[in-house]
Amino acid sequence: MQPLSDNRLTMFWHVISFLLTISLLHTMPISATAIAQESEARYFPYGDLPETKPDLPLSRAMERVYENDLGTHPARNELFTNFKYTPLKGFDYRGGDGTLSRRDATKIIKANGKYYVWYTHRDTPTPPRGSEGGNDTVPARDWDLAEIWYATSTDGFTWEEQGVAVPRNKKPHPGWRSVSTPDILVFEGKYYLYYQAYLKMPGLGADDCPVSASVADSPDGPWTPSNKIVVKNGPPGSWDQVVIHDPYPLVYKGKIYLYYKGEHGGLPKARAQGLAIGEHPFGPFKKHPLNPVINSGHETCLFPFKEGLAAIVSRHGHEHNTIQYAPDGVNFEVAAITSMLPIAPGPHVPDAFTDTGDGRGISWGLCHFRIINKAEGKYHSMLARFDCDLSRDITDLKMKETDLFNHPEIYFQFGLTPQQKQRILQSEALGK
Ligand code: AAL
Repeated sequence: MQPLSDNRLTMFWHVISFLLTISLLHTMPISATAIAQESEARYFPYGDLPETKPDLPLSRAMERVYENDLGTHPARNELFTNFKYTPLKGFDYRGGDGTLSRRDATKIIKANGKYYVWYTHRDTPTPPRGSEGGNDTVPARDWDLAEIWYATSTDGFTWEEQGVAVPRNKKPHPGWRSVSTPDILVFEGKYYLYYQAYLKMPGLGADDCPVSASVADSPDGPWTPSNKIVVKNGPPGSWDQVVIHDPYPLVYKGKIYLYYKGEHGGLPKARAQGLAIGEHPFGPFKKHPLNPVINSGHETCLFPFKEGLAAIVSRHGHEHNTIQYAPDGVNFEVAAITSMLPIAPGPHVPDAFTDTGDGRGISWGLCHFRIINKAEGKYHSMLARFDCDLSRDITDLKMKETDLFNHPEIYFQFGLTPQQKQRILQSEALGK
């Protein structure tokens, strides 16, 4: 092969360097753009969760974060909270012998410069003895042979018991056997107590009782019973045919929105919350056609929030341990998942009856602890205080922590039953 002349060699190197330059010009900017595009396309941004939804394809989990407009981070979600508990001063429980019980507090209202609360008060010769052991003087359940009592406080921690508000009614009126689980309504200058009015011993079959109500001109009474059933059980075959519990009235959209707990039945029992709407405190109340409006929960607890209503949905059901929100008071969605929710919460709801259309939320209330001393046959309940931040008017980041740790004893309390342990050991022995 002939060696290349100088000219031809120079030409050759020009061509090579031209081709190299072209290819570099093409490849460098393209790959830089591609990297930039890839990183934008593939990575959810680092740092605080953006408040507006990033313009990216998102997983279902991240989509959900942007589906309610309550804040992307729990710390900014006004309907996320922890609950903190404080024992109350001022209530005696007869050494916890089971003959004295207080439970199922109402909403707390402020009147005459004081807080007022009403609750189930049982003072009986013995602790509850079940439906087999119950009779005219021996209670079957913790809320049997009970009356509605009330207490006042100036700070919400120390309470002064004032005595009976609604005693048991005269036979055959609703509530002759027991009156329990009250809640309060203030409407057109009068006070109304709603309660479970037993016409038979609770625990005989289902815990069947209609809702009745009493009225007073002052929170200190005297209370006059309506002597009527204000919210009836549903017709045979309906989800609330047996149980209408925990009546809970609010004033919303110019009407009385009374929420309550019903039971679908089945085992274990499925519970849910219904709504009955009325224009007059003693009714008639019309049940909402979409009932049940909350698919979970036990004792009923709601409060005005923004233009709608929010609910504390405690134990029972798919959506237990949640706080829910419905902009129309009917179509509830989960707004937050939380833990250690108060049992039977009766919150202080300053705007429960003012129907402002701009609900401010809640930050404290009373609840109860139950099944105390059951093993010793001294079953009773006690009231306690809970605090939280479900309020638009406070910001308490200590209430917004999500990594809570409990003492091991709390976990061991939920230990295996002897039958479960036997099942596990048996299958181990069989080598399964
Ligand atoms: C509570 C409430 C009602 C039930 C009983 C007393 O938790 O749901 O009040 O009847 O238990």
